[in-house]
Amino acid sequence: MLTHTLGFPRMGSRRELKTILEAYWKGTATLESLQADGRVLRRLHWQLQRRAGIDLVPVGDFSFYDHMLDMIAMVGAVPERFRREGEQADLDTRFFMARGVRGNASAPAMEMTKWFNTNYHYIVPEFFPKQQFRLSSSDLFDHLEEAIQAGFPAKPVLPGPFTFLALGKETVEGFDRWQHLDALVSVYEAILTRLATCCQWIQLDEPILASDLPRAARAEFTAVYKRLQNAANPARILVATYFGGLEENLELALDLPVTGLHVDLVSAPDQLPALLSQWPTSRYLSLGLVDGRNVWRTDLDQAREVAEYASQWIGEEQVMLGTSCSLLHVPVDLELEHELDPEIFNWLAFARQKCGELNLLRSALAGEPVAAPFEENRQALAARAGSKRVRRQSVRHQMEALTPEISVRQETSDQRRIAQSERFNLPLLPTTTIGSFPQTPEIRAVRHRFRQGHITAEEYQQTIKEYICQVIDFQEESGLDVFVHGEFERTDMVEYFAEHLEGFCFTRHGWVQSYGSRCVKPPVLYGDVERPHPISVQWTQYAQSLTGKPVKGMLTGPVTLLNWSFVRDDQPRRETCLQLALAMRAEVLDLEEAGIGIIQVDEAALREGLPLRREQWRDSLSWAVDAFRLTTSGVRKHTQIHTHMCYSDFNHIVEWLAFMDADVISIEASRSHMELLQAFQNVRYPNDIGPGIWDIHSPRIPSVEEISSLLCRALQILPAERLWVNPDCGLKTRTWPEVRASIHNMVSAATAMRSALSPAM
Ligand code: THG
Ligand code: ZN
Repeated sequence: MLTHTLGFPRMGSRRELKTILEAYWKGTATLESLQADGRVLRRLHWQLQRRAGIDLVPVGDFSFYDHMLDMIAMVGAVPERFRREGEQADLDTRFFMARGVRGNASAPAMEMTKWFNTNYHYIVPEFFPKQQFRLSSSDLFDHLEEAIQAGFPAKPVLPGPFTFLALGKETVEGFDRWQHLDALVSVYEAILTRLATCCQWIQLDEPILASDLPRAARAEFTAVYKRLQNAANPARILVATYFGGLEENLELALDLPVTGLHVDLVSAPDQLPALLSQWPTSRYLSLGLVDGRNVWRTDLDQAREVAEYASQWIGEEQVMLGTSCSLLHVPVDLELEHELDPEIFNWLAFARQKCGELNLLRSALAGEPVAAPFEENRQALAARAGSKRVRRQSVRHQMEALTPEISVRQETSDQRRIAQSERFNLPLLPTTTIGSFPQTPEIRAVRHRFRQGHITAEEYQQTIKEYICQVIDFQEESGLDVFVHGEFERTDMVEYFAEHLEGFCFTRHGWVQSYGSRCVKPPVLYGDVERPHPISVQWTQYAQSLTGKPVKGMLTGPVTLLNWSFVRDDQPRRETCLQLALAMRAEVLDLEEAGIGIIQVDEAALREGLPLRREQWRDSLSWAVDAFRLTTSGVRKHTQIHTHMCYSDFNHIVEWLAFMDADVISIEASRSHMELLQAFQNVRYPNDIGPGIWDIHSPRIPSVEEISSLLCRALQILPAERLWVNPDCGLKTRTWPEVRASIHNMVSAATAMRSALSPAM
């Protein structure tokens, strides 16, 4: 029975990849040294997996930026604006594709979006008519050669053609990217033929099979995989699905003319019986039993039972043991966490430990002696289940006392609008920002020194207050209407709030790639959540004391806290989310009590955490929106609730956004040139909207004309009385010169538009 992982984290246990990448981009490391360091990391990760007992190590999961970007390069789908001499899509070209070409506004970076419902971003392939595909990179073959030379049993992994096409976008209106399927498959055939001579298994990732498969794709699936398996012979193709069950694609998957199929039994355990009862003889089934997306130890008894059950049905030789999905989404090595609470440490497994779990399962199924490690696993799980740290009676009581009425604001949005406009007396087209201001190296250094104990709490607070003072002055000078305190005390917003809540703990090295060299360190939510004391009140109150303009209180919403953490798997996500909502509700009420009139509750991750299939959205959205309402419904009518969402794919959820009942919502819109506002008009969205008027993801400074023209477009769709003027997202990743110039232009554009709309004033 073979063990394998679907992919391993590429960043390195100490974020080595980040270090070398950023050195290369800065010009302090050469391309040769970058390549050499990449080789070292790959080898290290193969070695680590082999030593932990993995039979087949993945090759092709490593990337200097993103695996979809590498696939774009491999099939030669480089957009015109990045094409250079020669045909090879080299590393520098790829970095230009991912990051844009400095000083060349006509070559903006390719779009990035979330990889299914994870917090990882991939580069979106661009498709257009007359596009040519040809094999344009030898990286995968080189890496395979490397692995073989070093003696590792290697399994190349790459995104399958259907997932690759489905996740792309057309850059020409009216064009259908599925027209490229045939040409694309030809390149895949060439790739597979070349791989086939030096490996036994080739993994093609088709998570799109666990999602709503486009009709055009469905009809072609079997024929395409017949071509691919022919090209790959005698190597075996393993089609990997994950992040959900096969459901309506079960028959399709069973009929695929390939040797193996991988299924995710962590996210969709119920799909197994149907699969087994129809399993074709001599096909291999890879069981995704070890969670690739979360950090809890596997229940080995239960996993063994499932694997034994599958073996009885289809034969032991036909079963493979794997992680549910790539381990890209978890940190590398728990052993580095010396400072973690030992009790909680004992409940966890990171990528390396998960490899060890697969090995134990294999041993158990082979009849090798595993009594001691299985007993140890059993005890750890029992300790977690029985731990006093997991359950808090006070939280349980609050949860039981919840009623539907508590989540409803007392007044209608029209009543609130009147009360709020009397209180704030804001001009038409009020200007504001999303919350954060630039996080300079000095600010990071101050936080770091405080954490290390090099400066006292008083010194730290004094410094943060100085930054707040400066940013209030800046906003005053800029002529903004609604201020923020700048969030200088926060690293990552999720980490910040989690640090002040009971029920979370934190790792030192638990980094997970977000995009390129950027990482996040998700908190571990292990127990009932409670807020022992106010979190953001003193900073907001201080900022408010410095100005007559309203200062928005800035909070992260329950759904985002949930989606960007490693969440407990011992109760439904819905329940955990409501606990988070109760904690944040207390914070909202304390802000109101402290005199803060405008409170923004960000739900950046509301859309992206939804299940892969639309059919399952209703259920998730209903509790997600419920949690937001529970957080915000306790305030009085003259307190204004804002929310903010990143990304622009709102097409199917605008009704739900309306149901959230925030007085003001700010959204990303500049990159789609306000097109998404149409969706808000179509459902007669009742409250105020701040469509992002400048794209903060790019260092480019928008001109007054550009902002004015976007405002005009917005005004064609929405009444001026409902419109706010703000950037796309927080400004923490921008520099001060960019922010100064951009805000100046934004306020100028808004002021001019205001006069044009009401010349008498
Ligand atoms: N927090 C969390 N997840 C997120 C975001 C977030 N996912 C989506 C989006 N925002 C991702 N964006 C970023 C932007 C910047 C960084 C990470 C994700 C970043 N990280 C630092 C780095 O890698 O250097 C981490 C170190 C630090 O915080 O000092 O810059 O906002 N949870
Ligand atoms: Zn945002």
